[in-house]
Amino acid sequence: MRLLFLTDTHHRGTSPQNRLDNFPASQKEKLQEVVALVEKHKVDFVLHGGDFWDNPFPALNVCGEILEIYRAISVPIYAIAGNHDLYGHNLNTLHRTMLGFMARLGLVQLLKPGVPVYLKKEGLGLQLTGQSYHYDMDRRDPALDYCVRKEKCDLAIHMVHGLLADRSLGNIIRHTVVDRILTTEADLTLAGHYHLGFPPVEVDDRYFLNPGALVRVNNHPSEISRRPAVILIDLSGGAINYQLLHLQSALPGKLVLDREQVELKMQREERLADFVRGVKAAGEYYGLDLGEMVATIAAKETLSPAVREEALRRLALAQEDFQTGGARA
Ligand SMILES: [Mn+2]
Repeated sequence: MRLLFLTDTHHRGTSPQNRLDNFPASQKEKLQEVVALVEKHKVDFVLHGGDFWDNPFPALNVCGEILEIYRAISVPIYAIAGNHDLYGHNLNTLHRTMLGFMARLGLVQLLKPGVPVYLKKEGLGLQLTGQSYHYDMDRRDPALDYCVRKEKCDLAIHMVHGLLADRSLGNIIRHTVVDRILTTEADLTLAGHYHLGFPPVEVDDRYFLNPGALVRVNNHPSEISRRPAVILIDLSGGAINYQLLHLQSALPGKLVLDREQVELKMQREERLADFVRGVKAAGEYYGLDLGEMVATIAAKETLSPAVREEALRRLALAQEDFQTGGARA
């Protein structure tokens, strides 16, 4: 039995700010390569780790173009939902999303938490489970999302759209380190969500893999050097063999990702920090009334004129927005 795992495809009809190429065209090319890989390696099942779409309900022409390519895949596609597939990270909204719609039409098979699917080929029984994203992911006990029991099967695969990592990523990003989910009985744990992916982890014949997102939507320096890949899994004879297949159609990062935008963003952030420092240096402001705030700021002589003017300009715009219900924007 052969499976192909891909994740975080983020299909969309527009180019992210950081991309230099025609992103939708590049995405379609990658997807066509994936379709060709499914054929070439005689894959029996395709697994998608979530963030199929970049937003829960893309324009219909975008859906049409992308799904037309997926329909060339003649084997079943098992999927879980990522945060981008849902409204407000809420799994209960799935029925109003494009991914939910696709599942209804049978274009993908959505794995439900706690409901294993049993696949069989050449005497090999595989238990497949999946955990979609939800707002408690990587906040609650990780065993609830990442660990499964292996029952009535030869091998078990569990897919999760959560931030699994091979090592600690520090305190700022919510994540789960592989060490914390070693009670799982899954032979293979496949994670999405973390776009950079991580090198394969093997503990007692169990594997934890994330090939990284199929597309590079941001221009983090590691994204620029990363080569998008899918994982080909071969379970023949009951053994687990996997191989990272880098996509030939993915161009080198520096040709498609614009580093200039990062520099600009950093400059903007520095200017904002300067502004905040300026305001703080001028003293504390009390009261929630807008008129009062304007008067206080205007009267502060310790503020530099540029900072004072900018503060007043922004307050005016905010007030206008509030009064016109955002019509100005
Ligand atoms: Mn994603």
